[in-house]
Amino acid sequence: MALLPILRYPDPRLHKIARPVSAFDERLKKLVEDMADTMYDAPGIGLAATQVDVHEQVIVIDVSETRDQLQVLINPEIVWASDDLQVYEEGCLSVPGIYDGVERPSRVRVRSADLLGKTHEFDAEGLMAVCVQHEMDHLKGKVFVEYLSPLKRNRIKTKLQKEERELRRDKQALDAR
Ligand code: K1U
Ligand code: ZN
Repeated sequence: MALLPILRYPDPRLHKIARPVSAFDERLKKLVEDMADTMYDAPGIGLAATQVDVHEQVIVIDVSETRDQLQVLINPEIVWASDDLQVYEEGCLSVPGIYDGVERPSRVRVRSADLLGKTHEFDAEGLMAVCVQHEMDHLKGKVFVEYLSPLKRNRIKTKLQKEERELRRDKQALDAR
């Protein structure tokens, strides 16, 4: 089991655009296993490769209550989105402690590949639809706070930068002991 460090907003690497996966090999399988371990450990219901500083189109999701229904989406595309929208209070492992409402299409049809490179299409609604769209935004370099007002976003940025400085100071103090 390997846990990967998760980038924290406002790290500029969260804004990189992920490239499509072309090699469905052992390295990809290991990345997916490590991402799943990291998501379950956090805990989260999704994780995009961008968040662990790997800029390839890979997502893991598990929205089940039993936490045993891992879904792996490689090179995902939204091929249809409903006109009706829903607002959901979103969170993000890269923006710890912050939750806010984001409006998105309530249903989407997704085309993506599995670990063997085989293409699948499926319909998502409810939390799965929210999570897929949130994770696909990460692959495009977009973090959910970018849907919020500039005032809210700046407050979040300042709060997380302060926390980051404090974390770094605590670590330095520990290392110096
Ligand atoms: O992308 C991420 O950082 C993961 C994020 C996914 C997400 C949550 C809510 C709405 C949209 C997308 C999270 O998992 S945040 C943590 C969370 O919501 C949660 C954690 C454990 C159990 C249930 C929810
Ligand atoms: Zn996120």
